[in-house]
Amino acid sequence: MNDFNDLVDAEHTRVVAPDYATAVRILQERFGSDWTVVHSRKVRRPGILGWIGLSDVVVIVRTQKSSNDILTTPIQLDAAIEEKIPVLAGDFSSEETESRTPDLEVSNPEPLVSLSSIHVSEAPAMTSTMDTEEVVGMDAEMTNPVDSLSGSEVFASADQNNDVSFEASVEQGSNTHQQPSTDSVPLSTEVNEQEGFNPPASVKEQGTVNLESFNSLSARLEGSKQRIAEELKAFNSASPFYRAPDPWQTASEATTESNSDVVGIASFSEETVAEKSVFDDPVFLGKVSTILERCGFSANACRDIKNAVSSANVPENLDEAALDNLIENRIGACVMGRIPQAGGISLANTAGKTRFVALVGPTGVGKTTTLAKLAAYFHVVEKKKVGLITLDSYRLGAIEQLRRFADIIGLNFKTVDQAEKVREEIESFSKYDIVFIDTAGRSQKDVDRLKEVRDCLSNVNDLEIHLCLSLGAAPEALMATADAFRIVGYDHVILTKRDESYSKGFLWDLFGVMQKPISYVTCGQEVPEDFDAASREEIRDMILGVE
Ligand SMILES: Nc1nc2c(ncn2[C@@H]2O[C@H](COP(=O)(O)OP(=O)(O)O)[C@@H](O)[C@H]2O)c(=O)[nH]1
Ligand SMILES: [Mg+2]
Repeated sequence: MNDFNDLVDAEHTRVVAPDYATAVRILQERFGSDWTVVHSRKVRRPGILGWIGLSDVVVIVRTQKSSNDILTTPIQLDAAIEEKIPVLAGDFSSEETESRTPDLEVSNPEPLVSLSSIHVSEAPAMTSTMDTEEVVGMDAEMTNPVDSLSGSEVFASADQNNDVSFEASVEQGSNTHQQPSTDSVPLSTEVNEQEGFNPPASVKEQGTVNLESFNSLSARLEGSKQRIAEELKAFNSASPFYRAPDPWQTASEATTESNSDVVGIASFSEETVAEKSVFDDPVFLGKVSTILERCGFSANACRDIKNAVSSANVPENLDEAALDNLIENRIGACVMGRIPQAGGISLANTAGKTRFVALVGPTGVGKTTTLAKLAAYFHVVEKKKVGLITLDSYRLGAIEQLRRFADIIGLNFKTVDQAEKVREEIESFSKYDIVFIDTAGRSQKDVDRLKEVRDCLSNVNDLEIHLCLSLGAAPEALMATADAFRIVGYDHVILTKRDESYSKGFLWDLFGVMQKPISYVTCGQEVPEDFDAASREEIRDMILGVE
């Protein structure tokens, strides 16, 4: 058995973020690709935020190589042990700032290391409710900072009372940014004094939320969220890690498609919102939440979708079926707006040139199988002259696997085992319509190997690179892979193993990380039939579980 006490050391870091994508981004910014997820789970936000359905993800990563390198798969952690791992938090503390109390000042605002390009002023205060309710065992650590944890901590927060506002710091071996709260701080006594946040009496006195207080709180949180979103945007664009969205993303967001909804997403205009907002209709919101939870959307995605679908009027006197239909249409339109371009390879405008298509990705995601499916399709259905090349001389049997397939359907097949020979082998395919290139699987964490793949493929002109991502993989691994393979420079994404996957709400976050068109979706082991050219409608239905 693993001794989980080994985790309580400087090699491990805990990230709390509203969703996996944010957690991955924070980790990438702090550690590059040098980290391994050992545990992740969803936690309900403390206090009122939890009551209204907000949650965070907690991800524990190992950040340095260790000799007792035994924790390569997710594990169950004892809560007491988990909480001893230093937390790495990012610029996501939106709602938490709502309940920040004026007297929550840091005991030591001096940052030891500053993140480049981020203005470092003073460390942000954390919310009392967060500290005392969610973080089990944190009280003791906070009252006695001398007994603080080893390891590194990074945090950044929005100061919503100022225009500027993002502060970040990295601390080593200290927990001093935490509020030295001495006991559980009940919402009723603390947040009462917070400017701009006065919970109704029922909340303060009884700790329960009636409909009126819920509505009032929801409206305040909505206003707060928008402010935080603006600050996040300003922060992101100033960050050295900021990447401008690709044209597909802005294009798809700008041209959200209309649908047959009674009030389609296309009509979600400022005027409609001003006329009447249905945001405070608990039946409507409850139905929306039920669908979003069933599809497995992250907390972040849920917030965005809820805001979008509830920002327009709903006709009165709808019967239940009509309301359900309207909600499904709105969610569908909203999800559609997030899906990148989709479509398979087209050889329509190649003007006699050979098209080279390389499949890259981690090990075992289905690159070779998908390549065989595509080669068979273009050869048999499209009647094109198809060639096959493999650069995978690494995996035992990989060459034989593809050679046998090429023999069976009669394709020209070559193996290239040295990067410098790629160019000359490629030239021998100059009379072909399309040539598929198989590559060795590479871990998203092995930057050197990823660079090898990139260098090898840089010898090929007119090349398009398709990254294979298995829908059956853990969401955090998918995000990390989509991000890490940017080194290789992929142009399209193939989603594999749909048949092995469950809820796919995580794709909302993945689309934000990968920012590339989707070319194919594969759905089984059978060659050649188990794949489809991707379509945005089918991806939407897949995400919403409409089969
Ligand atoms: N269930 C399922 N299995 C697949 C799919 N695509 C590939 N596989 C299987 O995944 C395993 C690894 O596939 P392979 O093509 O060798 O992966 P590679 O290492 O990325 O080249 C094989 O057993 C394939 O049959 C798919 O869409 N669905
Ligand atoms: Mg392979």
